[in-house]
Amino acid sequence: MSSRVKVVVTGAAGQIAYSLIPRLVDGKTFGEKIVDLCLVEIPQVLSKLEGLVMELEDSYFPNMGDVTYTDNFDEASHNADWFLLVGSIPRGIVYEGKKIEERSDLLKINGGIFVNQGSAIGKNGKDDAKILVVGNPANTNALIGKNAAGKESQLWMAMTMLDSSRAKSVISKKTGTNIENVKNMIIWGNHSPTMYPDVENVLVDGESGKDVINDMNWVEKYFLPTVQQRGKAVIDSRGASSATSAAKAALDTIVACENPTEDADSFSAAVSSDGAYGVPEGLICGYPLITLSDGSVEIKRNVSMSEFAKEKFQISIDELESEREAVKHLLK
Ligand code: NAX
Repeated sequence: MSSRVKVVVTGAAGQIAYSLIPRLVDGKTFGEKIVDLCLVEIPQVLSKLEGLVMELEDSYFPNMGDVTYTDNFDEASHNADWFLLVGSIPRGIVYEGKKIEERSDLLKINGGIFVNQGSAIGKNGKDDAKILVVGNPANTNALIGKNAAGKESQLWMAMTMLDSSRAKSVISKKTGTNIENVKNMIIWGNHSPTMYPDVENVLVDGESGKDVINDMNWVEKYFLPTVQQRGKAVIDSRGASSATSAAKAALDTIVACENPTEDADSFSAAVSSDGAYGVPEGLICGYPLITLSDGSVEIKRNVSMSEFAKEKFQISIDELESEREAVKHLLK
């Protein structure tokens, strides 16, 4: 395995990136590897990256390799191992005089960006590159990007790790268990309020979470809406979307992909469906994933789902299908 890794980060002058970028080179996320960074922004804010690079240089990171920045994604994408596609217009901000709150508006504005970035990744990225889409609507942006890239050997993911960490936190508080001992927390479906966080397969101290919690009324009335609406709750309070927690979730996704998954555990991200669990092929859908010892990432199979779970999951699948329909003109 190479001792260097090249990571491209878009939206590099944004708030998530400010928490994320230093931790890519701190010797933890990629272990001993030297990390080359290529930071990408739109031309209007490119000059801010000069200051960020100064700060990185001033921070004493022995594992930091070459750091470059550009507004040219095509140029940035050459031979990259990882792409963290954070750049997009977030919910809650005013864009061209309108407050952006609806997913349909986000789809329209952000979809176009991912056609160009996807085709550059397919053309210039490493054959085994991993791509994590953070920018919303993450699943459908990843669908557009993957389609434009057209390279099956590259792994496209949309981030649902933050939803999984939020769900673990709620369960940890409810059961009085350290969050580290809450495992196999699956987020099925879309990174949106329709997602289905699965309490039936979660493990709490190695026991069935459903049995430990033993309160389906709490699951339906408190757990599901709290996790599903957490992003909005943060926006309502901060006046800005989740940043430091989103950055941590992106780092956790990288670590989960770079290291074999422990037995009985899984991690959450949305990947292209091959028909698993009855999801129409090609949708970028939240699944339980495992990393094997050869470094490949797979959907975990044979996870049981109750009728209750299937019903909730279907709502999210339907939403993903309608998003695909809305962007079909961007798909080849
Ligand atoms: P910011 O507005 O702080 O930063 C976004 C940055 O992206 C800006 O600096 C902007 O100039 C840049 N950008 C826009 N278009 C670009 C392009 N074509 N190429 C390169 N850079 C571009 O937003 P931030 O809070 O950092 O959030 C970024 C994205 O993450 C948003 O779409 C947000 O909705 C999404 N989130 C996703 C989460 C997830 O779990 N998947 C959770 C957190 C967050 O809501």
